[in-house]
Amino acid sequence: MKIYLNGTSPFARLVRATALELDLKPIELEWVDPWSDQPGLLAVNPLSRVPALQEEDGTVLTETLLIVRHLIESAGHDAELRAEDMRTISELGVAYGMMELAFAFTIHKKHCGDAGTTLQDRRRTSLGRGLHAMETAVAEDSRWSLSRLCLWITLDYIRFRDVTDFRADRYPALTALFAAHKDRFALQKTSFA
Ligand SMILES: N[C@@H](CCC(=O)N[C@@H](CS)C(=O)NCC(=O)O)C(=O)O
Repeated sequence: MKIYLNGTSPFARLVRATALELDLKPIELEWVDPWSDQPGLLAVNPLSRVPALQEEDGTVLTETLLIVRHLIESAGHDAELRAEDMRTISELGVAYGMMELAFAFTIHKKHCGDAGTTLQDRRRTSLGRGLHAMETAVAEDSRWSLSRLCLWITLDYIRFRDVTDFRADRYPALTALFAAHKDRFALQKTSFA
């Protein structure tokens, strides 16, 4: 198996971290720049996006959550990820949506600077609501799961790209979750670069 990825994609990090959490046999890493339409990436994904996963038989999967689902199915177990749990699946939708918002905010800022404030403000407001919802959920139950893995990477991406103010006094449960898992092998090994 081979993953096409780059070092700053939160989506690719979620795929790679999931594989590590599942203790899958090492997956070949193909580092690419999705923004420059490289022929090698275009050959597997006409949309020139990462992550893309290529199986031994040549089959290619794209879209993070589809790849993650496939990895969990092929592992035959989900370790601590609780991927079958409805609460995890429900929360994963919000955590993944927050990842999309943080990424869209970053790319918009990179390409359009300060233009489009209405859209950017809306993204930040939605992200803030997501953070509050996750703060409540984590305060109720702080167990690790696939949604928490996605949430952790999103929080780290928000920090990495300075997307929005993430104050410890405002989000104590999220801050505690972030600190509790920062040394996790799957997260250490995949840090943004
Ligand atoms: N919905 C996709 C998002 C993937 C995505 O947007 N990847 C970015 C990197 S973080 C990318 O490759 N962008 C290049 C482009 O859009 O041209 C997923 O879940 O995998």
